[in-house]
Amino acid sequence: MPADSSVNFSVLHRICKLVVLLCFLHIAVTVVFYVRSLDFRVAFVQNQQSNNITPKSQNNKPVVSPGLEPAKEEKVLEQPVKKLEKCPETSPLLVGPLRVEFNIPVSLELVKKENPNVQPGGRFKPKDCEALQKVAIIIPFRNREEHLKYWLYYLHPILQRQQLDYGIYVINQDGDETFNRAKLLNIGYAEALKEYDYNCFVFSDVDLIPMDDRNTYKCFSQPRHLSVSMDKFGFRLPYNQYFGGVSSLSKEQYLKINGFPNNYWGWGGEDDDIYNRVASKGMSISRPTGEIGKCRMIRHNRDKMNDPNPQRFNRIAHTRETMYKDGINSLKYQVLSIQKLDLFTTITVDVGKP
Ligand code: UDH
Ligand code: NGS
Repeated sequence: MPADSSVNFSVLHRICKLVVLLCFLHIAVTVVFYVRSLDFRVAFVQNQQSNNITPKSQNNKPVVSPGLEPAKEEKVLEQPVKKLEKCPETSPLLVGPLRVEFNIPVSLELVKKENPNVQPGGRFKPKDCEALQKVAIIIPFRNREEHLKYWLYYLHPILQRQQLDYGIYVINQDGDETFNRAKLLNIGYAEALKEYDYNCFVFSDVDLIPMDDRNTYKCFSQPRHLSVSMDKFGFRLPYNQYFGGVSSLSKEQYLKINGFPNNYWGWGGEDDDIYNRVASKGMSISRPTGEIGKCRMIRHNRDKMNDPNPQRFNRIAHTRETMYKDGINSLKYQVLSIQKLDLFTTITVDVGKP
């Protein structure tokens, strides 16, 4: 064999070897990539399954199994829901003395427009802090729509500035039997508690408007008389024991006196009976100053079927004996309807007759 053909053969042989080696390398690389892509696909399917079929507990919340938590949930666990701080003892939103007049036209639409944060049923609680008290405001009512408009117009803004968690309950006596203010107040207490865990109750006539928002519609360590300085009495108390108009009692204080009397039909004396109950339990009356406690009454004539009750003097002479059998523990009535309106809740009731 000539020498140059043997050289050619050797070169060809080397080239062939190189090509075969390259082929092996190519196959090896392909196999490695194929195996890795298989791993990835299995992991992807597993992950999809763990997201879609996350086991649910009885309360329908996902049960978190270690290693399978979706990224989103880890984030939620890292940032617990922020609890609101308690509102301050004195609201920073108060403005003090207010101008109150009853010759301006007022409609429920206007009141609604001016109080967009009031919730159905006349409920409100501050957004930025946790209110210190849950206050049910109870209004005894029959045929006083005009007065109620003014009450809502003035009180909703005041109560919001006072940073209260509150609800407005208008307890409407059905029919045209003799009016019974104190029984309506008892009904308001019982019905409001069915709706929310109130711990304070403000009982307000529909025609009384505070003239200073520092007169906070909340409860104190003693039963509170709020309408201490009424225009119709020359901005002073008519007598020291006077407890009519607007008052507040905590749930505990209210239960201590067995609520209010149910058997004062017609005008007068029921507020004196409540005063006697409070005094007989060793409690005193808390009051704002004459300046802060100023309020205006909407002038009106005596209502039909609310004439002075001739039995009132005899009844208030015996409060200490009667208060344990006549009160929240003996309250009987029938609810005829409950309407949750935009600015208040009306509960129409049959209170019976004398
Ligand atoms: N109330 C009604 N409808 C009635 C009677 C009383 O809604 O028919 C409510 C209302 O919330 C009122 C509260 O019960 O504010 C107190 O009743 P009241 O108005 O009889 O007591 P007030 O002291 O008036 O306001 C007494 C009669 C005043 C006659 C004055 C004549 N110039
Ligand atoms: C007293 C009444 C109270 C009444 C208060 C003020 O005499 O119920 O006057 O009345 N007590 C009795 O009659 C025993 S007012 O001037 O607001 O009509 O709240």
